[in-house]
Amino acid sequence: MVRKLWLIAVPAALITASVLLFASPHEARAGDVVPGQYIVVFKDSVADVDSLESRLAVHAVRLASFRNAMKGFAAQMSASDAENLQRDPNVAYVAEDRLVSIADSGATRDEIRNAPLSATARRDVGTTALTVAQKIPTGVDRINAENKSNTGAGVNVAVIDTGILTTHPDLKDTIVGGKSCVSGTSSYIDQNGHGTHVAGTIAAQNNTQGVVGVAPGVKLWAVRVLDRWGNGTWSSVICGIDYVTAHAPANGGPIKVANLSLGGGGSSDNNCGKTNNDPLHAAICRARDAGVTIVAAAGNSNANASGFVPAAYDDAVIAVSALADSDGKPGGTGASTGYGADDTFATFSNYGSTVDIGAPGVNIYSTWLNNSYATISGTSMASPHVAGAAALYLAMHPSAVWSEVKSALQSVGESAGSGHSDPSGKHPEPVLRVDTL
Ligand SMILES: [Ca+2]
Ligand SMILES: [Ca+2]
Ligand SMILES: [Ca+2]
Repeated sequence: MVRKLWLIAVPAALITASVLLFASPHEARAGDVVPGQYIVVFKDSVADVDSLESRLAVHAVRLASFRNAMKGFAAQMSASDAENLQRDPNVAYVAEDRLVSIADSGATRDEIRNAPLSATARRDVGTTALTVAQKIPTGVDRINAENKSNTGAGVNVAVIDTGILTTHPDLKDTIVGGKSCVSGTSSYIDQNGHGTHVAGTIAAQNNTQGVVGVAPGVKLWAVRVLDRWGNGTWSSVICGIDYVTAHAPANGGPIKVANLSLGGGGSSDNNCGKTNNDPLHAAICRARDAGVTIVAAAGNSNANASGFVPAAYDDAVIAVSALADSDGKPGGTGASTGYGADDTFATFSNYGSTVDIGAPGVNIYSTWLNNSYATISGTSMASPHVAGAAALYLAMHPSAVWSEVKSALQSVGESAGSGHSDPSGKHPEPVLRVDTL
């Protein structure tokens, strides 16, 4: 039987995590602080950033340096050293580092490690040989992205995730660059499957094999911020955002869209983190201001997305909920899914006023490890449909800023009663349709 994954994508074994949450309250989970790990944010007025970092980090183990989405660094240090840095006149603030994951449903890091997405998804759904004739995935069909003359050609999209399998025959010709922000490796090759799946929904090639993505003409950047188990930290994500910002239009680069199918507990001050000293929010706002449209998964906890970042950053990202669709067609006439009736919002999907648009996120078929294909579920799978659609829009409107992209996608979206319904009453957001892009 097919198992669903959430954000994000969670093996069925993790559904018991809410019970374990009470049994073992001290196990780390997405949103939790990483003990002894800090993000030091300099004031924007600092001129010689390298020298300041060297001086301040003298007693620390440096993990990453940030130069584009913020000035600062991440490091391991004692709490007293962190307090001392906070008092330096060149430092804006010091924030504790926090965990993020592809799978935020209350699962602990050990649970994710013990039930890795790749193993579970492959066991449950099997794999198909590359020689199979190309199929249009139901999600691509549902939003009417198939057979469009606009393929997003010329637009560059960053997949900030577990990396991408750069040798996959349905993806290899799309990938133009990347970076690893995972400590201990410079490789951005996916070892999980999640990022490869996200990449395929955006840009799998329109050839004779496998699948086709929403925008098969775009170029992809593999920005690896999550490890083989799908775990990362705010500092690894900021490292990825920093890289994307360095390659953003304002800095002479080509990256105009970034997908973030990840997250963890948090909140938004709707002020780019200036009020609540949130370095992740600050970095994402800088990427936004550098010309990047950022799309984020709403999360898979059937909760208000206001408690889940980056989806909660209403001033900086397009947050995406998941639609359950079984037949690639509007109208609700398909079979029911394990997460709700055809053309209703997935029962795991987060919701709320920060959510901007819905997209298919149940039983999504896309590229996987070992040059194969897999079917998984989550708002992680919904978000790349919207990232691909943003690329389609930007191919036709190259000077549009992120808020214009968001408004355009919303205005051509499908309203309730016009192809889907919302018996839950929690999802007033339109559903993605790209017919006219
Ligand atoms: Ca293909
Ligand atoms: Ca349907
Ligand atoms: Ca929003």
